[in-house]
Amino acid sequence: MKNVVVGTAGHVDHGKTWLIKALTGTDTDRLTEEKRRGITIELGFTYMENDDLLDIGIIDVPGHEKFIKNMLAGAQGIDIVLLVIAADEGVMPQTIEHFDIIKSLGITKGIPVITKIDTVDDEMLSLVEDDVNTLLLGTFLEDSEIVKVSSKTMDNIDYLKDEILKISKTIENKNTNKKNFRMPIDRVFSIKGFGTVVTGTMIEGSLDAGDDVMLYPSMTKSKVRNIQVHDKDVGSASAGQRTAINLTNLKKKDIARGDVLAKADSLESSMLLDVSITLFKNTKRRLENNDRVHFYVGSREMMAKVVLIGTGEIRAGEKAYAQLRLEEAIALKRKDPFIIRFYSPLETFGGGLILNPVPKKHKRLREESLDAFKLLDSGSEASALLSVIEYGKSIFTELAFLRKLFGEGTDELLKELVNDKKVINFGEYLLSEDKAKKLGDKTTEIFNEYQVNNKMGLGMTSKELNSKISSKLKIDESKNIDSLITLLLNRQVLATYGNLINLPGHKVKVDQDKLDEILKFYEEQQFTISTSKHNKEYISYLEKNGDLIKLGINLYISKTNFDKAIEAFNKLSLKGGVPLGDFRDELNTSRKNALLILDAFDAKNITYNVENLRYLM
Ligand SMILES: Nc1nc2c(ncn2[C@@H]2O[C@H](COP(=O)(O)OP(=O)(O)OP(=O)(O)O)[C@@H](O)[C@H]2O)c(=O)[nH]1
Ligand SMILES: [Mg+2]
Repeated sequence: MKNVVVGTAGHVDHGKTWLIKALTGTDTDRLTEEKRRGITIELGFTYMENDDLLDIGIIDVPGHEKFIKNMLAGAQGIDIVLLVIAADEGVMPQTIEHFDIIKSLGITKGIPVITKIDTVDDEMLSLVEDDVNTLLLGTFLEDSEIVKVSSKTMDNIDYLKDEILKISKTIENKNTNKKNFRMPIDRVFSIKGFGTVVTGTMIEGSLDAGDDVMLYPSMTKSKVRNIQVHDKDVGSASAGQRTAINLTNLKKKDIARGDVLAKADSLESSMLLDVSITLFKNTKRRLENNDRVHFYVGSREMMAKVVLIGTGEIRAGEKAYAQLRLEEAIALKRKDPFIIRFYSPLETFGGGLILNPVPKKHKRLREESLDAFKLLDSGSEASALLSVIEYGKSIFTELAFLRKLFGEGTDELLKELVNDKKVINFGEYLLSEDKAKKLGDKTTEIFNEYQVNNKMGLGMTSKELNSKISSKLKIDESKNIDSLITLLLNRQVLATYGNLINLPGHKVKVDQDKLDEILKFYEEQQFTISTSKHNKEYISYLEKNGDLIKLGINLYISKTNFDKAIEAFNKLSLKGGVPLGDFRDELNTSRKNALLILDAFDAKNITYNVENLRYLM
C-alpha cells in the first residue's frame, strides 16, 4: 500500500471543491457558513477510491485571500498538487500566490487543471491555456499536460482520475519507521464518550493503537486509544495518511492547531531557528534585518523576528540565511519547509527551510555565524552535523541531542567526522576539534592567570583545574571537563608534575633562603604542632614538594620529623598495640600533638586503630 496526499490550490471560486466532488463524490464544504457563502473556509478532507492499492487522501483548500493561513496549514505534507484555474477567469492573484507557496514547500508533482470548460468557447479556452502555460514556465509543472475539465458535465473527469493515479504511483515511499512518527495537528475536537481527537497529515513514521505519544511543545504524554483513516477504524496508520487519532489524558483545551504529535522525547523545542529564506520572484517587497513576519510551518502560525545573517536585506528571487526569533517555542526538524508572510499589508512573499531547529543565539555580524550557516547548507549532512557540534548551543554536544536532529544516520556521520579528525568522541558527548583547540588556549590562560597569583605554584590538582575550567566556561559538566583535561594532557598542551598539572616546561621560581628558613623552623619544632604563621604559598609549596606533611587545617610537621615519628612507632609496636600515652612519652610531646600524628598515621594507612590501640597496617 502506498500513501499519497493530493491537495488543491487556486483562486477563490475557481472550482476546486466542485472538482473534488466530481472526482470523489464527496462535498468537502461542510460548514453552514461555507454552504451559505458558497466558498471554502476550512480545509476539506476526503479520499479517492481506486483499484491500485493506493491510499489517496485529498485535501481541499480555500482559495479566498482571507483564508490563506488555512490553506498553509493544509498545504504542508501534500505530495501532488491540483493547480486549479477556472476557464472563465484565467490566472488570478491567489493562483499565483498558492503556486508560489506550493513551489516553496518543495512540492514537485502535480497537474494543472482548467475547470469550468463548459462555460467558455474554444477561443477563450486557448487564451486561458496560454495564460496558464506562462505561469508554469520554468517551474516543476512546465512540461505537464494541462487537463481541461468540467465538474458540471463531468467532461474529462475520468481522464483526470487516471492521471492522478499515474502520478501517485511515482510518489516515493515515505519513511515509516515507528521511531519517527510525527504529525502536525490541524484540527482538534472532542467526541462524546470518546474524548479528544486530533487530525492531521502524518508526515513521518507510523503509529499503532496503544502507542505512547507526546504533544509538542508542551511535552505532555498521551496514549493512542484509537486511529481512524478515511472515517474507518484502523489498527495503525503511516506517513502520508490523513489520520484522526483519539488520545487519552489530553483535553481539547490542552491542544491547539499547530501542535505536533510525535514519539516521546524524539523532538526538541526551541524559540530560535536557523533557516534559509528565499523571496518569491514576483514580490515587490524586500525583507530587511529585524523585520517581523508571519511564520507558517507544519500547521503552526506565529510571529517571528528575522535576524539576517551576513546581509542587510533580501530582494525578490534572492536567498539568504537568517535566524528566526520566535514568540513561542516550536519543535521542528531539519529541512522542514516554511512560508513567511508580510503582516501589513498581508502578502505571502517567501519561504525557506529549517537548517537547525535548535541553534544557539547568533551574532549577525560575526563571521563565524555565517560559517555556521554555510556548513549547515553545504548539502552534506556530515558538514551540517559538524556545524551543530562546532557552532551549536553547547560546548560539549550530547549524542542523544544529535540523534534527534539527524535521525538514523547520525552515528555513521559521526564516525566519518571522527575519522576525518574533525570531531572528538567523549562517549555520550562530542567535541569539535576546533573547539578543543580553543579550550586548550583557554586552559593555558587559566594557568597563566594562576601563575600570576601563585608565583611558585607547582600546579593544580585535576580537581582544582576541573573547577577552574568549569567556572571559566560557565558550565557544570565535570565528566566532560575531565575528558578534556585527559585530552589536553595527551596532546601535551598540559603536563603532569607528580600529581599536579601545569603547562609543559613549567619552572618554579622560589626564594630558596626563605624556604630553608621555614623548613628549619619545622625541623626544630620536632613534634610540637602549632598553627602555622608562615606565608601560605611557601607552605603549600613545601607541602606539594613533600617537605611538609599536613596534619590539619594550618597544622604541619616536617617530613623528617614525621618519619622519625614512624620509626618511634615501629619500635613501640614490637610489643603489640600501641596506646596513645606510650607514643606521647616516646615523642616527649603533648597528648594533643601525639594524637594529631596518630590520626595522620591512620589516614595514611600506616596504622589502624582498635579500641584505642594502634597497630601497624
Ligand atoms: N459551470 C460550471 N460551474 C462550476 C464548475 N465548477 C464549479 N463551478 C461553479 O463555481 C462555483 C465555485 O466552485 P467551488 O468548487 O466552490 O470553488 P472553489 O475553488 O472551491 O472556491 P473556494 O474554495 O472558495 O476557493 C460553484 O458554486 C459552481 O457554481 C464547472 O465545472 N462548471
Ligand atoms: Mg472550495
